[in-house]
Amino acid sequence: MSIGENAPTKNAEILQWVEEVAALTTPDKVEWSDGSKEEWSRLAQLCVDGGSAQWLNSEKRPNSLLFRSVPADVARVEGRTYICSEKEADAGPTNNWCDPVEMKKTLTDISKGCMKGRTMYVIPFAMGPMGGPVTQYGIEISDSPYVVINMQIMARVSLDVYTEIEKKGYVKCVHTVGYPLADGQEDVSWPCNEEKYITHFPSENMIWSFGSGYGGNALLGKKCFALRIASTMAKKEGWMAEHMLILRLTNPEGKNYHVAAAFPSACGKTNLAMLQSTVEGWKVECIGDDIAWMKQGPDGRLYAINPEAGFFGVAPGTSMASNPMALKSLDENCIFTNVALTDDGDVWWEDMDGPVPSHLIDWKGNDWTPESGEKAAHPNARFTAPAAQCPVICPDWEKTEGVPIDVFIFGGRRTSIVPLVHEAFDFAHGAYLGATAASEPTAAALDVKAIRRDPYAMLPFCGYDMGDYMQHWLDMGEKLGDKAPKCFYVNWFRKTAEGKWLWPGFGDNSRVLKWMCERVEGTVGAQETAIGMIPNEGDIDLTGLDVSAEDMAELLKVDTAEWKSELDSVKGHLERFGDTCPKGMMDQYEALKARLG
Ligand code: GTP
Ligand code: SPV
Ligand code: MN
Repeated sequence: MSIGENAPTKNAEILQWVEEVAALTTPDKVEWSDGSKEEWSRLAQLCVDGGSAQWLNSEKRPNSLLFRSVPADVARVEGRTYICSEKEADAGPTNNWCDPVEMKKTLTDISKGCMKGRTMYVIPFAMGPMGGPVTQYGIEISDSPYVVINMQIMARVSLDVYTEIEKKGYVKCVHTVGYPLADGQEDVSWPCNEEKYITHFPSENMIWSFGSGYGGNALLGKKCFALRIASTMAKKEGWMAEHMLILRLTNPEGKNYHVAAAFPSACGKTNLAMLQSTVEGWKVECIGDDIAWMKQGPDGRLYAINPEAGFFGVAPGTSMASNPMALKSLDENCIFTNVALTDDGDVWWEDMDGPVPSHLIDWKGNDWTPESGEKAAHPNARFTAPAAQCPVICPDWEKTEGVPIDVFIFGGRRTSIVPLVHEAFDFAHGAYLGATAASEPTAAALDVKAIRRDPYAMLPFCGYDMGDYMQHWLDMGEKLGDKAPKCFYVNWFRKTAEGKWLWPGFGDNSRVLKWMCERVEGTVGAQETAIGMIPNEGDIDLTGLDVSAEDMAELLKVDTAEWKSELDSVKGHLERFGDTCPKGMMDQYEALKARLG
């Protein structure tokens, strides 16, 4: 194959790498993606003509597509995700590890001819605004047109990337669905392989993904690059790559605050990122909904960019009532995966507004009625939407130097024990709250069945030893000193004994954000408890909200006995990291234990 002929770059190293991948995987054709609108439309139509997608009703949802995956490929596969560092210890006890030489051999063996009958696309992309100081570049090779059109929304795909690569280098990403076609063999609508490997080679800045077409397994700029590979770079270079949304809050006087929040997958980042404030005069604008890259600026503060260009959001539960700004981002130019289809050619999912339709085609392609007794949309069904379409996207969301962070929030889903909000005593204590964060299972990680400790919401996304990661947080705190963000821990998910939410959540979470900003200003008090600072009664603005005083007391309750009952599990969690568990974290644990008495 003569790959160089119509290549948009003369970079010999890139050409050689593309040549090597093609020689191994033997696609019928190589196409150099240019990120143009024309290309998006052409590949979208190719997916439709090939039977893997359908256009939605163009009057209701212009230029938007529906894809259905197969039941065996509906979410990230943590059990098949590997960090292939040179030394096993560098991956730490929470990552799957494999020797890089061995993994490359395995992947080389199963990848022989794996793109036969398909087109291999070469996708140049930027993570972050083009040319920015924090921005990085990648090239994803993929045999999936679905991946190309998703990458065009989620990252900045452009031929200009080849110029930037000459200055800044790039991350090599190889992706295949692992479903070659014999001569004359007809394709299936969602090609994938029973065997899956999502592998990372941090010492070479390389990612190799085999066998899945879904989300973070296949859109390699997202979790693989922007978190697993980037976290390793960030540790070396003294910055942070976090699983965090970024938002701007503006108070009635016009003062801005920037918040970055880490919640595990499907625990409310997209919702918080674009919430509609229910507090008079306070405004929220979205900068990012999933990933933050943060570096110390010349003034000593921590500045954050959103490296992505789109939202890959959980569809079920998204409604005008819960997240109107997300819903309005979906009006056109979107890709929907595993949602249900209405009889008039639009999308539907559980907990959408209005009456439940009497008939749908469900995410498996079957007829569905309310009597079916099954979910019409898969719980991890997703939309891919351009961030620029969000009505509350911050005018500074593409500012190349980022925005200064005032507040860090950690959290997760806990039906009991953890109060609505508590504030860390200082940054090191905040780093401990992040290190010991925990959550109940969600559909974003189907192989997780029980409450798990998910440090910084990074457990599935950390590219190195999580103990070293905790130390990195403590180190960043030292470096930032009194310019470090103030840290908080929230839990929107506390329930009554009868199983009803105690807190209305969603837009009303702005009330908690307001309290945090007032804590930053020092204009509101707090009471000290064993676990941190809690709002005084009446300090959270509840104007116009119907939450009883008893419920509020329950939401802010810190039950010492309950917290004591968790100490052993926290200790076990920290001890799991052995030598790399920072002494600073054990000190925090001992201090908490002493405070609990
Ligand atoms: P990933 O994209 O997987 O990283 O998820 P995410 O963290 O962005 O989660 P998302 O905002 O999509 O929320 C996931 C689920 O949590 C949805 O079903 C939401 O309806 C629900 N949720 C979000 N915020 C709240 C809240 O404040 N209260 C309650 N009760 N549910 C919420
Ligand atoms: C998550 O699971 O945190 C996601 C979805 O944001 S995915 O991109 O598939 O990782
Ligand atoms: Mn996420």
